[in-house]
Amino acid sequence: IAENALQCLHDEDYDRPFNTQNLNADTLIFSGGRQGRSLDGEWYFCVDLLDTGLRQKWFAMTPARPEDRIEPWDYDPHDGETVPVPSNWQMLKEKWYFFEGSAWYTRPVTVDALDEGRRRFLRIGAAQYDCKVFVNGQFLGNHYGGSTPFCVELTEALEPGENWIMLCVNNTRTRDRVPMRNTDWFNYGGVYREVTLFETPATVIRELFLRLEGGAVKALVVADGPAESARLEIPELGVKTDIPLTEGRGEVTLEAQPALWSPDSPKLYDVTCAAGGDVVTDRVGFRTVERRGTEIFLNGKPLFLRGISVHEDDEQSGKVTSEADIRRRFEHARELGCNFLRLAHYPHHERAAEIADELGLLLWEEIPVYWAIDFANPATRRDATNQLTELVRRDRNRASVIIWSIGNENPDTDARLDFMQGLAATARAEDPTRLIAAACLINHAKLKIEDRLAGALDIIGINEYYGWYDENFDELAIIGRNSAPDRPVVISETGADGDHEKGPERGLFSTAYQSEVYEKQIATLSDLDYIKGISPWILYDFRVERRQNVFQRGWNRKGLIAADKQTRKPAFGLLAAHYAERASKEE
Ligand code: GCB
Repeated sequence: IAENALQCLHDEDYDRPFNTQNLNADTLIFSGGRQGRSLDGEWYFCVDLLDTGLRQKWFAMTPARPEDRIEPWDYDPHDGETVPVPSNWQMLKEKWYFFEGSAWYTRPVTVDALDEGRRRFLRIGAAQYDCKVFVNGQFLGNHYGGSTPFCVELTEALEPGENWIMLCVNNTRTRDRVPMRNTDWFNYGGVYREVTLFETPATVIRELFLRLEGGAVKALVVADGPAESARLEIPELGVKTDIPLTEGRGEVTLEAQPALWSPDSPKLYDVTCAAGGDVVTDRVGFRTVERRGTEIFLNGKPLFLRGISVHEDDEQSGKVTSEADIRRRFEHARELGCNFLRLAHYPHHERAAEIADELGLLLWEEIPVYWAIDFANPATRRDATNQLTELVRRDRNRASVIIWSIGNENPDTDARLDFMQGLAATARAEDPTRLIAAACLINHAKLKIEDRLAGALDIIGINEYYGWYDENFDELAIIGRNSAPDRPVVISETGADGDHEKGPERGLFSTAYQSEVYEKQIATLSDLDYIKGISPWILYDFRVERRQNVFQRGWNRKGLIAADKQTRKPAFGLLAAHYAERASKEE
């Protein structure tokens, strides 16, 4: 009772001890090729709007210690309703559809005693947005960011026999986070990517980064533990080399001449890295991507990006993405004639880039620095920088990924400039081999492509909606003529809603009007030679809370394909014809 009284007095502080953000890019482990134990499947589940669980310490009420339950408790984490992991709670029950707040996931895990010197790590593929991890009642840390993986070491926390893992996942939109409170995609909550338990020796490989840079293959290994060197092997290239580790870090330039990865020939090499008995593997392609003036070059050849934007969203499963769903997206992109996809507006499932590597598709990957962000807030900046670092470390061996995008439609203020220049510098420090972009806005006052951030970017992404939000279509041609960017521009978005079910015959929200916008956009943009790619908005209709008119009905209807992921709208064929013509001219 005394404790309850204290909780009432200090309400604003109840969660402070849990917002440590100690699970971040530095605690990630490299996961390629590890044989983990899946912890997917049924977990006990309870939504907890008022954070009663943190206040009442539900996590401390372990079944192993019933004596801890000295007062009546309001939830038994070890009994009751279960949900599958991965999932988004919105997709499981109608009463959870608009739920925003904390939810508790609990499950038992039985393990054997660890051999001397061995370690254990829990890896969560993604949880939206704040995930606090408890094991046997002990708080181990939290992670911010809804779309990147994170790891927590459980070596000390797990006991031989039965253990209880609890995750408190909170998807509340708050002012200091990334994204902030307003987005044009659905705020799915929950543990929606895979959860895995890994065992390693005393040395664990945290990072492995291979790339072609300055004409040579370079490798970086970061390991934590006693090993003094790492062994890197790429059998097909005859590479077998020992990399000395100084304070856990080693870098080498290899004598190797790989065949280059390209969309026409997506060659991948098997790579193995071992350090102190820890072994990871990967399949890596080698290629270069550069920009000079307003050109983009892939392996030294000029490149035009025939693209399409995509969200990770599904009528049935929400943000849970299956292998089949990723492959279907890529097949539809191929059918459109794309060589490129913009994975908007947050890191997609890591399988996407692996599959794109195999298929030879080029990708733009992005972090959710979206619209308004509290650019002046150091906590926001730490969060964005961490999400970017986690994304880059996760995917920087993927040849398909050619662009890191550091934001979308952020107003050109001093605070934003400083914040995003910082992000560009982080991306370049983590990975000097890819192009940096952001989806910027047109300067509508000057009718010109002009953004102070451009100097920090390799590619200026431009989102423009002439024919839709911007009614005066003629302005687009004026902007085209007024602009003389010194680097490539990619039209990262353009489009219009078309409701194929209930839309009118013509005018706004008709599929006919959507097609008209595509026709006019294509005609106008094709004349501008600094434009080196387009990725119209968007492949599929996607769910969003904020769009509720009679045609939208909870969906953004700018898809070229409807939410059923089958029904093609007429604009699909139009863009496909344009891309076919472009591709034939390039040949
Ligand atoms: C944009 C945003 C995108 C929206 C889109 C729209 O500019 O970048 O997230 O969904 O417009 O449909 O309004």
